[in-house]
Amino acid sequence: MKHIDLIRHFQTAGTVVSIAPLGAGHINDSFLVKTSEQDKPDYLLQRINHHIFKDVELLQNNILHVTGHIRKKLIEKGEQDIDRKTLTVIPAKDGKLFYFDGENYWRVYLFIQGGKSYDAITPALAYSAGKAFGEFQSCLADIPEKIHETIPNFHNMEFRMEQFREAVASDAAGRGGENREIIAAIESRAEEMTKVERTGREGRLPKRINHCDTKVNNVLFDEEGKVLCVVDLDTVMPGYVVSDFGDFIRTGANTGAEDDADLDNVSVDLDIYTSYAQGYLETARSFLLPLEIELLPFGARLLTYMQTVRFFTDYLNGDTYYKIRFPGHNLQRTKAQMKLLKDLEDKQDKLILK
Ligand code: ADP
Ligand code: GN1
Ligand code: MG
Repeated sequence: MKHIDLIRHFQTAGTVVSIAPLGAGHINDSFLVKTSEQDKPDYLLQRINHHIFKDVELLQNNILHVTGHIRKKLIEKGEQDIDRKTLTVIPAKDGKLFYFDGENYWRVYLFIQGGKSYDAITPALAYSAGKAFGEFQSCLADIPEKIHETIPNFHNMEFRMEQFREAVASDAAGRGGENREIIAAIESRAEEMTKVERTGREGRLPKRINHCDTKVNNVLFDEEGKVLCVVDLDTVMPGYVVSDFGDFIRTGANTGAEDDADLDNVSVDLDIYTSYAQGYLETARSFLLPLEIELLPFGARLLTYMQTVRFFTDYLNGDTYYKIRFPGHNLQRTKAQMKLLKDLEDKQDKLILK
């Protein structure tokens, strides 16, 4: 179905003048829908990847609850410009939170005007993003509705290891043989990298409502560098805070690209690391346990390791999960993430937080 025909199924206002692709996420497809009238909003149309988010109704309900709770708190605080400070779900004309066209699931948000996201940032932006993610967790701590796992075991490293080992054993695409070194490098770290799950089982680490995709490009900043809001709420679910801390460092504090072909570009930027941690702890310290704070630096390694494992597992499976731009893309991503992991390991002493 054409995008313009899809938009007609939603409770939007104004006359659509253009629909253009936006962003470069690995999972969903996004389109900016512009309207002609000055006093009518623009919209973000997204195709939901229902192979990955299998229960679209549950997914959209989670997002409605999360955005509704954030909105309520913004109103209580007397904030202005609320439509730019949280996502706003636009329902379909039948009242559902998505539209199914017979093949694909679609949703619409208000488009946040003037919102900019970055793949590379400055320490000042990292500090603001850290505060924003701390506030995000703090705000959702008392959400009354149950927030479900939209992808079961999403950031569970033991589960990711099971998937990895299955992929190695079945070697569906015949790519394991020439990558024995990577397999060994992953296995040699497996015991340490699964310690968060064990600590959680011992009752020493709580689960909180996490964003679970704190990539740097999921933060929208205004023209002056102030955070507007956190976007990409598909994976908001209970998790360990080390995950959210680590995924921002993995993406925001990398001097190279996530999939850099030149491994010399890839390393951890300690200024960004420190600034993000400072911002995050400013808003999160009051509710974190000492053990959670102690484990934050480990979180940076864990999420980089987890992403290495996930990209490589997908490569072994024949590229069935992440969108790729060329053959071997997932292998290139794996190598870039492994390089970042090694750099984080080398600089461990410099990552300790107080
Ligand atoms: P993906 O799952 O593909 O990463 P996102 O929901 O993160 O999709 O959207 C892709 C990009 O679009 C984001 O990085 C952000 O820059 C921009 N974006 C997302 N939602 C909005 C919105 N409501 N208004 C303006 N820009 C948005
Ligand atoms: C995916 O949708 P996007 O690009 O923000 C993925 C994350 C990965 C990330 C790697 C649902 O995020 O978990 O960390 O790619 N999202 C899902 O860049 O798997
Ligand atoms: Mg995103």
